[in-house]
Amino acid sequence: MNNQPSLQAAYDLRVFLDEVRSLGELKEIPGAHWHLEIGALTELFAEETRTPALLFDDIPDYPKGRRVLSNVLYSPARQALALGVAPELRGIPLVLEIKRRLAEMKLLPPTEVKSAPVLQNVVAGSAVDVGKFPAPQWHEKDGGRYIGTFDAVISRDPDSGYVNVGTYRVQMHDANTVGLWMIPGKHGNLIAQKYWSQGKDCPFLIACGVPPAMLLASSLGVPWGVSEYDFLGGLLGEPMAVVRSELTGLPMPANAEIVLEGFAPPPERQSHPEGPFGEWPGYYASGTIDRPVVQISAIYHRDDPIITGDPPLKTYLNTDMYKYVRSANIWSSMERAGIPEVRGVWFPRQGRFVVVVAIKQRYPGHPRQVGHGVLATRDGGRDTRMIIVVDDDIDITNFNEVMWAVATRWDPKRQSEIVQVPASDLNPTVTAAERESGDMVSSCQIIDACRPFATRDAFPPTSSITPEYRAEVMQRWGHLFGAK
Ligand SMILES: Cc1cc2nc3c(=O)[nH]c(=O)nc-3n(C[C@H](O)[C@H](O)[C@H](O)COP(=O)(O)O)c2cc1C
Ligand SMILES: [Mn+2]
Repeated sequence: MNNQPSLQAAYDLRVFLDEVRSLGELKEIPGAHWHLEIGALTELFAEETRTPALLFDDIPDYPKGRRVLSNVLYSPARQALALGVAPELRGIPLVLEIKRRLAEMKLLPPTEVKSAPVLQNVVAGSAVDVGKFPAPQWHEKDGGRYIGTFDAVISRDPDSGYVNVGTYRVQMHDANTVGLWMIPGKHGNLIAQKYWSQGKDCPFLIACGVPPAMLLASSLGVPWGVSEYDFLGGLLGEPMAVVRSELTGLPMPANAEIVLEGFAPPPERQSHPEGPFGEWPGYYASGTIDRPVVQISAIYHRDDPIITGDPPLKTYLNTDMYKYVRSANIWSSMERAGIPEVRGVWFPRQGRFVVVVAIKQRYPGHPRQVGHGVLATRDGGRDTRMIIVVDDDIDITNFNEVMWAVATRWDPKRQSEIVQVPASDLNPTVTAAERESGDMVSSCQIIDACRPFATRDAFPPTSSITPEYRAEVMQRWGHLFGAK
């Protein structure tokens, strides 16, 4: 199949790390402390233009080999490896490839295996101690150590039997108790509520060291009722291998690094203060609250296991990795809604809050309609602060180009619209009163930075070289510019 390299790296963190090392994108760091140092180095390296993956070993208080991996997917090549896509694909061609796969894919359930790397070590009963793993305290004001940030929390809907996988943060409370924060409405939360409403404990597997492809699938927002396992198998074209736990019957990734298994009692029976935690837009927004816990009964782990971590940072540092799939989803949604001539959808590095769309204008009001079209999608509709619509001569993957269009084609008074959008708990502009009353909205500006449709022919032409002449000159003079 086209653009389909080996999936071993996508499904096994060890193979992935070998490939990342050979690409020169792995930094191995001995000796950094789990208390703040690993978190600080993660942030400092995320500020670099080329951010390597960081593999921390020789962590104080822990035997060599018990490692933490951060900045896992912060490069186009590493994201491509995780998706089983050719690493040369970048920008809009990569969005298009993902859009094509999403349109063509069929769900593919995982295959069950009996022996697996994750079963190399099985710890149960009184030997269980989550403190045996070097979970970092990531940010200074965090309420404790988080073993689960880039994790995969697995549960089963008791009615339909479908298996959900979601990334939810997990705090270490004591040797066999962890805290779990699942935002209301998230599938893991809906499932747990079903057990709790009958007074039952909800079984969970918490994978804290996760194969790269699973990291993406468990945080992307697959619809309710569709298992992220089946979705991933379909997207990559090959089923994932899982082993079924004897205790809960839940399937865990065969190549997971560490899996905690346990039961979450109804919160009215047991809960524990959780947080604060430095959250994803770059703030401690939600404070310390009594939240559900999971009582850990067993731990499965590979030899020398690796915790995968992704502490939230300012959004421009680390929300980049979802933009390809989200852009593809928004683009497809607009197509389905009959909005014509979308030529590209992109999230600039600022992350989820700003969406840029390129169109070939067909009628007056087309850019405005595109703005509302983005807001009408799942991936573009919440917390969005700004939607910038530009003509298709603008390279939307280059934010300087986008800002040039805004600065020269946008009249703020005539070409703007401000609308209300749903906001999430972690949106820092939601006021305390709104939070209290549950009226969670924020506002978004639609910026129509296209040449006005009616007068577009009278708009001054650009002095920039045409794409055709650019290509011709690069044919002859490309060597002057080195590899690009
Ligand atoms: C690094 C990272 C950390 C996340 N942490 C949380 C979290 O602590 N709680 C939560 O509810 N969602 C969190 N999310 C968002 C969910 O993973 C995401 O909404 C996912 O779709 C949830 O799965 P579900 O749709 O099956 O509920 C996080 C996402 C990422 C990428
Ligand atoms: Mn789900």
